[in-house]
Amino acid sequence: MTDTAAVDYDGLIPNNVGLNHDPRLRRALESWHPGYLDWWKSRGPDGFQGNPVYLRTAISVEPEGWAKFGYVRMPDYRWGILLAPQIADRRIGFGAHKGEPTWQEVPGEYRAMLRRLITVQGDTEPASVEQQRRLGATAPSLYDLRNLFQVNVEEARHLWAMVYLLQKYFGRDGREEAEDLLRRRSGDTDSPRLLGAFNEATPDWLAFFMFTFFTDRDGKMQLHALAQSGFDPLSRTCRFMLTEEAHHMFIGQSGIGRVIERSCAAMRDAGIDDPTDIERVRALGVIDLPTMQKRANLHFSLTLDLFGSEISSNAANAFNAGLKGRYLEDQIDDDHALAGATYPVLRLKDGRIARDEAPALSALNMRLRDDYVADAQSGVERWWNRIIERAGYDFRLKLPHVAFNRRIGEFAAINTDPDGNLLSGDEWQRRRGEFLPSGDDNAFVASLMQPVYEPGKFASWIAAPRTGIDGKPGDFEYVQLAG
Ligand code: BYC
Repeated sequence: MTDTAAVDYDGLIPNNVGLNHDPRLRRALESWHPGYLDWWKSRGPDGFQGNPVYLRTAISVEPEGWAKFGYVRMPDYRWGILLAPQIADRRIGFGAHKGEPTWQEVPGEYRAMLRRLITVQGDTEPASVEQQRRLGATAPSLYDLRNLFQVNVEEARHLWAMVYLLQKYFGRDGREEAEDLLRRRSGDTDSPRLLGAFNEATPDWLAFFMFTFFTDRDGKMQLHALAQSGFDPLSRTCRFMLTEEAHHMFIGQSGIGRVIERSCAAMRDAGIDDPTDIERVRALGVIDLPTMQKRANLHFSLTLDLFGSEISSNAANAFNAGLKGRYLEDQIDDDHALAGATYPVLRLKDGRIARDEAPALSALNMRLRDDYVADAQSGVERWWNRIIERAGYDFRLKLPHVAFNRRIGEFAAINTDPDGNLLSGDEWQRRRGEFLPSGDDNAFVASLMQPVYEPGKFASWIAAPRTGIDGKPGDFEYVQLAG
């Protein structure tokens, strides 16, 4: 632990970065703050801004007791700037500068690259809040409503984390980037968010749970890769963000798990043996497993695009520079330089999908994506398929092939089915509704989205969670609607 581990809670902006001793930075952040609050009120959760919500707030960066729970009105949430404790004598772990002391200031030669990485990361955080802003109106329970808002305030805190780096280390350009982070809008045609998946709609709660399962998991992988950074402030920021991120993925995996559990229980009660008998299942007011599969196909493929192209000189440069490492770089047993090393990459060759050995440096996006797919796969088995199996149904959810429904990289130019079989453009158009949610599927899910705001009650299509947040009982009033 260093002296910066103590969090100063007295000022406008809680922090453990010594804001009190840095008047220039404090002024910059304080002048960004009103625009931020305007953004939160106009682009953050629609409604509920005046209601006390039982939220977790980060108050320390020590692994034990880093958060406290209590009722907060969202605009009063203490969005703070918190860095994980500095590690004494930390060295750059990979690339051309391996073994050198980590940078405490921005290395001039890598300024533009670093600013870009931080800006892209920062852009995703408010984007997700914007995407989810209308979900409060149809929450399946107060428990879920609170979880949505928890995710929202923490993603917004992650925006603060990136804005801190931009304002502290990048002077005027950093201030301009920080303004632009509040200016761009998810889904806006003139000023969209930077990455594709963050301009998609999150129209209902099934989409929210899929997003937190699949897309927040990209967040986990990217934050891990940035946590390896030789730019120490970025590493420390990302390490602390990862502490919060785990709960977001829990909300996704347990949320989908609860939907599956409810569907299976309803099918059992009704004596339905065939889970693909969609009409009968839907008549029970629960979501059928084939629709869950199509939603998983959609969110998984959108998220794969967030890893960039399989072969990327940007990724190679960021690694060489020591700015962005591999997932768990410090636990990999190799030279951490990768000169001359190769990595297997799926590519499009003569119109077929084939494995190719590519220079490992150019294939770093692919490697991170592979780690992501393995992580997501184990979540699907452990959290979802086990529930279906226990219920005795012969149906398994599975991740589609990585070439399916892609807009970035090798496979953007082709169409495949979820098993990776090539399809002509006509066939894709004809069969699209078999693989991806159709208008009817979405209309059915939308028809279930009726709010349930009574403490301890849940919508027809989702099971109650096993345990409450912070050990609270089942009928706890996670959001006080009376104000
Ligand atoms: N959409 O060399 P390429 C999270 C651009 S999620 C649009 O293939 P590169 C969260 C790319 O910018 C994690 N454009 O890829 C989750 C480049 O443009 P420029 C967010 C795209 O650069 C849930 C060009 O195409 N963090 O935290 O190696 C809730 C060629 O790029 C896309 C990060 O992503 C796309 N999908 O890798 C809340 C980490 N993909 O520069 C939060 C920081 C690529 O030529 N970002 N392009 O104009 C990065 O590491 C990299 O920028 C990327 C792309 C992995 C995104």
